[in-house]
Amino acid sequence: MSGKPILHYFNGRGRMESVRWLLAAAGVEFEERNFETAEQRENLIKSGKLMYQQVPMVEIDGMYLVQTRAILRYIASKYNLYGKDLKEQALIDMYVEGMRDLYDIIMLQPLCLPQDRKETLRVIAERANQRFLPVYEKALKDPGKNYLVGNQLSWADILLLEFILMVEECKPGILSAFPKLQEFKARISKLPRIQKFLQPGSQRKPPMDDQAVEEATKIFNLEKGLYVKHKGVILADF
Ligand code: P9H
Repeated sequence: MSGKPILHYFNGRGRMESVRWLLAAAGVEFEERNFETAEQRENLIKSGKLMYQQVPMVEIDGMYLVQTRAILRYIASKYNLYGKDLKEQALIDMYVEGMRDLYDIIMLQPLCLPQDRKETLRVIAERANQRFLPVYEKALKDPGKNYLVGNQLSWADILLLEFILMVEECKPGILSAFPKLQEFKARISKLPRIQKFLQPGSQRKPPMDDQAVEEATKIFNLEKGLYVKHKGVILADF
């Protein structure tokens, strides 16, 4: 198992998109093996390479890595995107885990019932505005502060750009109240590897449309609206 990392998932964002962003930002070329049928997923499960019979799975350095956060941490550590010491690492984790709380709702939003979509978008925008974006705006307020943590790029910065673009898809213009985040978005988007990943034709996936939802529903045998909800908003899936 030498050579490029191999990403096993379906041809959509879902839980693999952040992995694609991190590898692209680290300048690591990767191969994708995407299921098109439930049978293909069953075959990979039967191969015994999936610790929990779930994907995302990344074949890298002789391992079959699963669990999205474990995959992201391994790549961030390997490519020196995890701060210079334990304190920076802890700060990076706090920023990343905060983002994931809202990210998971945005990621699942296309899978919710049509009648819940509008309310879910409203809550996503509200939480982004009130709880999450102010944290990152504050972290970047000091003049010359180019990165969330320390003075070097970390995976918190890469995931923040992904997060900002996803929140803007849910609520265009939401960044108007966050000048530092607007600068950050422009600055990080110009980094050569990220600029290349943002180009059409890259391995970055588009937002899930109904056709992608249909495909995921078929591949993962998902039941529409099978989610724990609070006030009409998806909290988690199982
Ligand atoms: N903790 C598909 C499209 C959009 C968003 C999510 C799922 C969880 C991790 C089969 N994997 C719906 O649930 C499909 C996980 C991994 C783990 C899976 C099963 C998901 C989706 C596919 N489900 O962070 O990696 O839930 O393999 O038997 O559970 S992703």
